[in-house]
Amino acid sequence: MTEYETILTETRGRVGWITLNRPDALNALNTQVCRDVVAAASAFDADEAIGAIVVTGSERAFAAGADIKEMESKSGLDMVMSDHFGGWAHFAAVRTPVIAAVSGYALGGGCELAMMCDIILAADTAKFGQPEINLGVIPGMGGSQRLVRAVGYYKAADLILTGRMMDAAEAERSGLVSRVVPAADLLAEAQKTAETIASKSLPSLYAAKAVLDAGLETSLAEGLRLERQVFAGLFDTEDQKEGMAAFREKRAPEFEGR
Ligand code: CO8
Repeated sequence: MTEYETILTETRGRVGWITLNRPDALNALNTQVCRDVVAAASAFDADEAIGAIVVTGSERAFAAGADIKEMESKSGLDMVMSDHFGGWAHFAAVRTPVIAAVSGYALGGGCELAMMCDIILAADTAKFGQPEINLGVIPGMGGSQRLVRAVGYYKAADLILTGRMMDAAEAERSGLVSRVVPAADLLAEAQKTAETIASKSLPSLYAAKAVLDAGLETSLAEGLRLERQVFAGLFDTEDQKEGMAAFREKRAPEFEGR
């Protein structure tokens, strides 16, 4: 397995794990973290033996945001020319379902990284926020767009304009978090959820994620048309025949990813 500078990676069964590993900076996201996470996620995504990816941090912090010390002295032109953070789009584009397992701080870019994932599992210690306004800037990795879609305008505006944090219970109530679990159970619950996902047919997982994502950016009529097309396309897979035969024969399906 490739060695990375700022993350740890591991495979557990059909699940690929990415653990952010900059403990001295509360996993602040610098350009190297972006490079490492994108490379690791792309490698897992290209591997048919992997059916789900988990991204996590430490107990204290999922990630406390973009690396302020790295950004501080940059000019607007530097940001544009280096496409600072543009690389994260590659992470958001992986086809494999991704679970964010969040404990502690998920602030700024950390909250935005969690929102690039498909499922957000939160420890009861998790704290979410977009505090960029306290630094004289605004969210820059999707917070002003994905947070509104997740929690609605008024909750998103409350968080982005005040810079306050919300705890796991409020995040779950608001629809940002899929589920809250006791902190001690977070990683086991993430693995269990990822295993459940990874046991499904890979083509149908890719299809479900693609259609879910597309629905966030299109009209209902267009989204329904796409869903019907993709649904029909899955009837050309062996896994659809296997899944439906297994139902009829009252047994568990054995998907081959074909
Ligand atoms: N960047 C760099 N270093 C950080 C960051 C960060 N975001 N967060 C924490 N650290 C460092 C601290 O500087 C400290 O280092 P040192 O020991 O060398 O001083 C270490 O991590 C531990 O942090 P604290 O001592 O501050 O720990 P506390 O428990 O007292 O506080 C907090 C924890 C509340 C999380 C606090 O660290 C904090 O407020 N962090 C900053 C949170 C923040 O503002 N995040 C938003 C950053 S901006 C952003 O994410 C924009 C994203 C989009 C950019 C796109 C550009 C195109």
